[in-house]
Amino acid sequence: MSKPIKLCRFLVSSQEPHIGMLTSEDQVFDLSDVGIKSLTSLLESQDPFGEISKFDEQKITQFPLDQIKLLTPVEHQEVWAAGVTYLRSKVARMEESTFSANAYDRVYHAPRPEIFFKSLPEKVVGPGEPVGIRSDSNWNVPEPELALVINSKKTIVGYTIGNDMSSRDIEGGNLLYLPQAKIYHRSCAIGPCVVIGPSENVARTWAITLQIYRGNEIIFEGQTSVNQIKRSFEEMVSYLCRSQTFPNGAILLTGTGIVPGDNFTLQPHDRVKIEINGIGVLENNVIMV
Ligand code: DO4
Ligand code: MG
Repeated sequence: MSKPIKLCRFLVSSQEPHIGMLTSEDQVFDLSDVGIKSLTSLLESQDPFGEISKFDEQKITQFPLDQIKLLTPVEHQEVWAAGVTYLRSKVARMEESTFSANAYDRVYHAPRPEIFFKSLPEKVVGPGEPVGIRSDSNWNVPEPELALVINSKKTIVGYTIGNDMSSRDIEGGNLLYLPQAKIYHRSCAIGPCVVIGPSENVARTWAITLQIYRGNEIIFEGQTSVNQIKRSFEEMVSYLCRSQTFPNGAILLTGTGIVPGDNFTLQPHDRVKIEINGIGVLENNVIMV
């Protein structure tokens, strides 16, 4: 079993994204320096570990993390999301829903999972960029989620962190409003890197932590475990890929297990910090869109 590798996209001095490998010493190896021009090509490779290990680390340019800007690792992948995969999510949706509480209970137990389209790749927000709350909604929350990275062969090749920003009052008003509650400007953040190597069993040992800051104060904090996801990764991916093609691969968010209490809503200037211990931290400020 190879040691996990954390791949990222970043900007240094030019406007051209570089591909990098994060080290535990807060450095980034610049893989573009040795001819790797896209993350997608590495994720499509039969042997990404072999491709990376053939380089002599001594000869690759390195940058300290504080001298680069990390970008979202999403290049050309559509982003999709599974929902109601944790018991906590099912209960929260049933409470917020005016007419359709039953639908959440049914989908939680049904063989076919809830899967919805979340974002075009070019609309995904990266680390440090603002996420949005809708100006026509009064009840907005982040959804911290493990994201599966899938290549064009429909194989899970890595993991990243996703924030499935959601308007609970819009979804709760009528389930047919789900696309408006979920898909709007700056509603999807993904980053900071793609981790390749860990198996599902290893990923299931990871914890997901959400902290929401207002000024310097933490106004909400919650934690769950990836192992609380009711469905296997393969099960969710197999439904996503039914009668479907992903020529550039895809990202699948796996649902949220952390839902703040019913009187909590995000405000502009809040800061959302999501950590998954096998991956890293995704942090974004909130703006009204
Ligand atoms: O059913 C609505 C969305 C559920 C969701 O996004 C989640 O459980 O994470
Ligand atoms: Mg979600």
